[in-house]
Amino acid sequence: MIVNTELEQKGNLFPSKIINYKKDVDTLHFSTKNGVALQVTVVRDSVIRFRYSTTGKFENDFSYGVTIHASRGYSFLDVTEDETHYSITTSKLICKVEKQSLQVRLFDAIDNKLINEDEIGFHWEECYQHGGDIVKMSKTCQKSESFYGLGDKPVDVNLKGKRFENWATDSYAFGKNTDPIYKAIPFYTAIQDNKAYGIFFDNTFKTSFDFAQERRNVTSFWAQGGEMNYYFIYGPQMEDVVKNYTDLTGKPHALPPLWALGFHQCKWSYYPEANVKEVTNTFRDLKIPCDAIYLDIDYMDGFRCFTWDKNHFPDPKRMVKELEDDGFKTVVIIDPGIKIDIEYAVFKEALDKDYFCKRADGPYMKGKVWPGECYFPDYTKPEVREWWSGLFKELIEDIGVKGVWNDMNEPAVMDVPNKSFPDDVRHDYDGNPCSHRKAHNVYGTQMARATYHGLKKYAYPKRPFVITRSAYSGAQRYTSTWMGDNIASWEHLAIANNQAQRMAMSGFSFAGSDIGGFAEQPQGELFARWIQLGVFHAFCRVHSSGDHGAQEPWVFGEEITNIVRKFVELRYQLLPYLYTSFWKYINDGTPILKSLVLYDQEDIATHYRSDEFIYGEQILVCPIQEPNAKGRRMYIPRGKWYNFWTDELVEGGKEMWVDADLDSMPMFIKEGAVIPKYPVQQYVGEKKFDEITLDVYYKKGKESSKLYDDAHDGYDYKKGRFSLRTFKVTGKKKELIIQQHKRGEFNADYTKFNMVFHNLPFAITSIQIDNVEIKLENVNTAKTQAITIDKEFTELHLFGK
Ligand code: MIG
Repeated sequence: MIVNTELEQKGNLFPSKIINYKKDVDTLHFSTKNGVALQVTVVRDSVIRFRYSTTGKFENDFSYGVTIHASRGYSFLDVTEDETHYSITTSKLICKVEKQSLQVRLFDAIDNKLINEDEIGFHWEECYQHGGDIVKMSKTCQKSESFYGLGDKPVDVNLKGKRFENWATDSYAFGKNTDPIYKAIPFYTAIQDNKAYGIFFDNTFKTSFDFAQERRNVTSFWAQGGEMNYYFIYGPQMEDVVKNYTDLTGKPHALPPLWALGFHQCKWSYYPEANVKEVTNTFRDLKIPCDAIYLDIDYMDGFRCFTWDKNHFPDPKRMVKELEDDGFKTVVIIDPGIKIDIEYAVFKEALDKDYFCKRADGPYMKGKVWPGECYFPDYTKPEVREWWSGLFKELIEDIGVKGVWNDMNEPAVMDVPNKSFPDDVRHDYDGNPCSHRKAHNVYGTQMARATYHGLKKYAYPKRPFVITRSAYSGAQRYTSTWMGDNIASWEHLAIANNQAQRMAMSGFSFAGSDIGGFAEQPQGELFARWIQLGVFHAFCRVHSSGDHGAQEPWVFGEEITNIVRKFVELRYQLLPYLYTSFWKYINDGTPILKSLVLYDQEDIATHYRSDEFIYGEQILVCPIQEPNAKGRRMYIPRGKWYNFWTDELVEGGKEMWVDADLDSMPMFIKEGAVIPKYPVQQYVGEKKFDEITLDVYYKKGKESSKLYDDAHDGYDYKKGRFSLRTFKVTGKKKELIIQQHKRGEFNADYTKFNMVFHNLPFAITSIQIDNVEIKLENVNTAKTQAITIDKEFTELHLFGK
């Protein structure tokens, strides 16, 4: 008779010794005596993938995270074997696999120094309840090691000493250290001894990361199912780690339309039409630039996606057109929950075609969201995504909506304890059927992906604009994102700052928070300080729940309105700089925001800085995050920087006090930079202008800057109709030379550059353009000297005394 019905607790299990090894082009296959298999794939010289199986058999190799466009190929690969190890050598890395234990160590191939090693390495626990394993990895953490990344975590920049979980969760009014929240981005970068490496744990189950929290000398990560499957990405520069991760999981498929980089105004909810118009008209009356207006869930008929409430919006097409004539692009929300209503065409069709998610035993996945009881499309099925894309035809092609906002796609469900689908819900997972445990973290991304393809098709030849709340690694290919339901508090202003930096170092630069806070209401001072930060985020939108009063820029009195205008104008002036940064991002994966550690990892003073960041590559910004401040202390990274407001030159590598009354914020320009500026416009494309400004910041020595441009929408830029200008500045004691190099076939409307020279240490005595001397009368000799010249110059040479 069996008396013991308890489950046998096997605890942690480990690989035993290697008994078999085979090399197959770029992949090495190892198997152990106890049946564990390890595949080591050399993706690039600096990227190695590790994949473990405890049964000797691998799952179908399918990933939503890794793009088919990722670069592959290495310049060198050699495998050797000695008594204790296999050694895999590329031009960047040496990977040693221990024969007795399957443990891995990674070394820099150039100086042979250890970068990272397994502590107990790969191990697992059998999972009786669901089958399969809980897969785990433990690595040694060095004393001086620090950690960064993981997407939207609302914590200080450095993650050391903390533990996190990735499980996309609707998190209304989350707070500092709330974990998890909306996104699941299982990627981090570590820096140790001035060498940075990254780990991308491409596993969509619930994953956890422990950065020396449980044990001071151990970093570990594990998942509730699936494979131990991770990419080791070597720098040694953090920026290269981030770029390689972004290459692997994908850059945005296209540049956003330039208007999407303008200022956006949103609220839950603007309706009826008259209310929308009142808001947009006020922007124009008060001359606060704005490019987009959002319609939240109340525009729909009973929250049915792809319908309109005709009482509040009797003629959406006319309204959208009128808004557009005034420079406003309309963005509407679309949620995943489809109302159970047999009269509703979208529901009916999805039901007929069997597109909704089902529970394990067959019933539909029923959940309550805004429309009431809903079913939910299975966006992990290609056919469903295609159907979903098609639903956008009328909204985009006919009505003229320019952007779509995907919310609630964690997926969120109301009135249930886990706020989402139960674990047993089934998903197609692109032909790899699975439960919600595996599909949960990618559900939102697959929705945004289907939305993106719809917009791309129906907006053609214009570019699509999509924004999502939930995301898994790789979502950046299709969409922008915001951080969900934050709060109007000073603490949340700091969180917004850290989240935007963290998203950028996690490959997702097109991100921003609800400016001013979603829940509760900001005081004018907080709103102004938040705008000052928000104009330096790639996605810049004011949004609020509307439960706590209005949050338009003019509701806080005239002083605040003027400050908001000043900073939004600055954003519009700097659009060519931001657009150039975006172009660098989609080409090289260069993050648009750089935390100081990413900017200068060699300077260990940067490793724990959270507030300061570099916007693009040459502008240093530090928001004021406290009330009643007249300035703040901040760290200025190494090098020389000009105070943006005073032109005063400061030497970095130290902390200092910087003045910043309410109408200002600490902002510095790297010496030698050439910063392009447009004239102020009320919306992108409002004006045709004849010249743009280039602010040139003198440097003794050399610095190079870029200016990218194209038609600001459409795809001609992919066929060569772009313009890329490189400005090389060389400053000498009494000379300044600017050489311009041009590439691409696009010719902008403007014909001239207004060159403004900051802090020339000499008085100009003569000027040559392409070796021809020009008259000095044209030079404005105020403190900043300026001259307007033809944009096609090759060399501008200032001489002084
Ligand atoms: O349950 O659509 O984060 O931006 O305004 C709330 C209404 C649903 C949550 C989003 C927020 C949006 C709100 N939504």
